[in-house]
Amino acid sequence: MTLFILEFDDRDWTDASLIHSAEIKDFSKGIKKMNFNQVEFVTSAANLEACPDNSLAEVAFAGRSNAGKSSAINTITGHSRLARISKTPGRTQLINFFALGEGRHLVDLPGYGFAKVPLKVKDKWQRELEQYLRQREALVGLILLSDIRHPLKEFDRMMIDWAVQSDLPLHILLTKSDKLKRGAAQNTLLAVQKEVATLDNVTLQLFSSLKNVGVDEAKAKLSDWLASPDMIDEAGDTNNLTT
Ligand SMILES: Nc1nc2c(ncn2[C@@H]2O[C@H](COP(=O)(O)OP(=O)(O)OP(=O)(O)O)[C@@H](O)[C@H]2O)c(=O)[nH]1
Ligand SMILES: [Mg+2]
Repeated sequence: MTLFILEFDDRDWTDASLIHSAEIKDFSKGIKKMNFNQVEFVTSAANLEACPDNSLAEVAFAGRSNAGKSSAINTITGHSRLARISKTPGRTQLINFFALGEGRHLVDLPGYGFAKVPLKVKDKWQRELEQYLRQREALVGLILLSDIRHPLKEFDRMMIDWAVQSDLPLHILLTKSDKLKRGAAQNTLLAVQKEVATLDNVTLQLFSSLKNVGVDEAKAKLSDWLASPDMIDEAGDTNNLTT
């Protein structure tokens, strides 16, 4: 499948009531321990060759420009300035690696769909992104971030199709859930859930970096993908919750 960049520039956000809580599932059984706070920036790679070669397992954060990828990485790791956040879409132009212990990485990918980037630059990103997704052996899962107010646009759907075809687990964060009222957010969650229900290894949840919605759930998914076998707590000891 060919990945391509769509034109999209959407920053005209409207305010809405806040969601104060999210459905948190019971993660007490078989929890794997990962400390998300102990994280450090490793490198920014312009292409696949420049990516770290010690990676054992990594999860990439993908999504349209401005969807909240960098914010989500900061929220999950509890570091407000780890990944660069900007009101200007297209801020993340390189593949940024953050290490959670030896050989385990969170990867902040350049956003797709930012209309104001020159075509030449956009073509280059597209090629690098596609190469990374297709060839990066350490990639164990994709977090797809999609703004809850306009979820699953065409490119997002292509990412989902590609992940399913490639047998790569994919977890969708419906981001900025604080922008919708609780009921509207739940309705969107259910509607998207229905759409992906038949797909293997595709899961989803609500998420808000601003209001810390769904952070534990996202950490549990990341731990599941990234933690090494010796981190697995077979007994399901509830004291070993992800931090
Ligand atoms: N209300 C609200 N705003 C958010 C949330 N998450 C991110 N934002 C805002 O959305 C804008 C874009 O966030 P980023 O995290 O930089 O988005 P990105 O997906 O990394 O963008 P690119 O690097 O351009 O691809 C910033 O102004 C953030 O403050 C959220 O949960 N709620
Ligand atoms: Mg970013």
